[in-house]
Amino acid sequence: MTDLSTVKILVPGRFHPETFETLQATFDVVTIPGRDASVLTEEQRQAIRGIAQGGSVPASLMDALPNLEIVANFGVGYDGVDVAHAAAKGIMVTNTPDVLTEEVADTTVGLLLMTVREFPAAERHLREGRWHGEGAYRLTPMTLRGRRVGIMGLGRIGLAIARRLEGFGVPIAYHNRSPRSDVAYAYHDTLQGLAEAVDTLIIAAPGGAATEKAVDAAVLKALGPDGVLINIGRGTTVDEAALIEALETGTIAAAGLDVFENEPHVPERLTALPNTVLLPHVGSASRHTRREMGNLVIANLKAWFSGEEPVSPVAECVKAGISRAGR
Ligand code: 8YV
Repeated sequence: MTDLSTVKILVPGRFHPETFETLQATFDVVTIPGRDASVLTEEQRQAIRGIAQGGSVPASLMDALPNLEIVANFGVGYDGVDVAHAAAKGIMVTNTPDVLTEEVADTTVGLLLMTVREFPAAERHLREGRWHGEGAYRLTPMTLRGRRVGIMGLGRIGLAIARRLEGFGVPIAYHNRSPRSDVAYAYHDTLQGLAEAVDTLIIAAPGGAATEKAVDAAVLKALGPDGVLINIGRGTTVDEAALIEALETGTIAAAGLDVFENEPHVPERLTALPNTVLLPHVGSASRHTRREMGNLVIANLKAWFSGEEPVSPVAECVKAGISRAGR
C-alpha cells in the first residue's frame, strides 16, 4: 500500500483553494507559477507522478516529467490538456463530469432569460434611480415565448438544459455528431441545419479542434435577425470576430456568453454592445459545485495511487487502453 503522503503531485498555476488544502494534506505537493517545468529541480521533475490543475497541460510539461502517470483535471472540459499526447505516452487523464451538470444547466437557463428579457439592463435601470425618474423599464422586444431552441452538444449538460427548458414550453432540437436514442428532440446532422431550424442556439459542446469556430458567420446568418446565441461551452467554439460583427449589424439579435475565445480577455467591442449579457465563466462557480469538483479530482488521484482505477477517466484514455491495472 502506497503511502500517499510520499506521492509527489504538481499543481501548476492557480488552483481551487479548498481542494489545494486537501491535496496538501494528502500528497506531497509541489507548486509552480505557470506551465514552465524549467523552474523545477531535476530531482523534482523525476519524482512528480501526478498533476492536479484546472487550466492547461501542454505536451512540453508532460515531457518534462518522465515519471508522470496521471493528470487530474479540475473541470469537465479538458480541451486545455494535450490528451492525445498523454494517451500516446500512456498517461491517464481524468476530468470532473456529472458533479457540475445541474449547476451549469441552471446557469444556462439564467443566462438565457437574462439575455432575452434584458434583466441586467432592467436592474441597472432600477439601481440608477431611473425607474423613479424616467418611469418603467422598456418592454423587451424579445421573449422566450414562441422561441425555438437548438442545443449544440446534447451531452450530459446539454440534456440537463433541455430537460429544464421542457418546463418552459419551448420546442427543442439539437445537433450532435450522432443522434441520441434516448430523446425525442428533433435531430439535425449539421450545425447549419440546426441554426436554420431555430432562433435560439445554445452551445453546450466541448471545446477543442473538433468544434473550433464551428459557430461561424454562416451559422449566425442562419440563426437570423431574431436569433439569440447562448454559449456556456467554450469560447473557441464561436468565431468571436464573426459574432461581434453579427451583433453589431443585427444579423442576430443578442448573445449571452459565459465563455470567451481568450479568457479572461473580453474584446471591448463585445462589452460595448447593449445586446450582450457577459458572464466571467461562472457556469459551475458556486462553492458547493466547485467543492464537488475538487472532491472528484482528489478521488481520482487517491484511487490511482492506491492501485485502483480512477473514478472518471476521459474517453480518449479509456479508448487507448490506459488503466491502472495495465501499469
Ligand atoms: C471551470 C469548466 O470554470 O468544467 C469546466 O469545463 O469550464 C468550469 O467548470 C473550470 O474548469 C475551472 O478550472
